[in-house]
This record gives sequence, C-alpha cells and structure tokens, in this order.
Amino acid sequence: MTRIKKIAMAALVAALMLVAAPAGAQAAGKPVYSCPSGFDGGPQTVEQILANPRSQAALAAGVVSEAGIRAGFASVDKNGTGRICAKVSYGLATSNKPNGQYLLNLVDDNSSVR
Ligand SMILES: [Ca+2]
Repeated sequence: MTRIKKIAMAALVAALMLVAAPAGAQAAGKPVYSCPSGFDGGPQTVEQILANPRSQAALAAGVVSEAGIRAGFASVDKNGTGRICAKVSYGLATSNKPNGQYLLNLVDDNSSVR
C-alpha cells in the first residue's frame, strides 16, 4: 500500500469515527431504536453499513478495509445495540475533500439500552 493510500485510509477511518451527539436523543419517552432527524434509513447493522454504496465504493477503491469499517462501526456503537444511524449529509455529498465521496455521517442510535 502506498503512503498516500495509508494516509487516505487513516483519514477515512477517522472520519467514520466522527460522532455527533444526537440532540435530545436520550430524552425520556422517546421511542427506542430510532435515529435523529435526517437519518432516514433507520438503525442499521454493520452488514448494512458495509453494503452501503459509499462503503462498497471505498472498499472497491481500496481506501478502507472491511475491518476498518467494522472498527469504525464498533467505535460509533457506544450503546452496544449492534445498530447505528448513517446518512450522507449535504456537506459530504458536495465535498471536494479527498475520499469525500466515500464518507458517511454516522451516529449511534438512541436506543434506551446503555
Ligand atoms: Ca447502537
């Protein structure tokens, strides 16, 4: 693997680990196993994240490994439900950053399981 690819992979994994706290997600009375507004796909398993077209493109391009995606998923799944929320934000959809086309915005689902 070239040095540039190693740097790109590290950047991708770091980006995958960017976790935004779901605003008010843990408020009492909220439904369990749901995602913040805008994360319309609902809670997803690591297999679903791996099957995401952006993940598939990143794997095909060799910028991240399946293990890297699984590690990123595990770091986001703080509540251990095996599900997280993913979306492509406008910023990511229009990003000119290197590998921006592969990134997903990930947050943990707001299950009451903690
Ligand atoms: Ca979770």
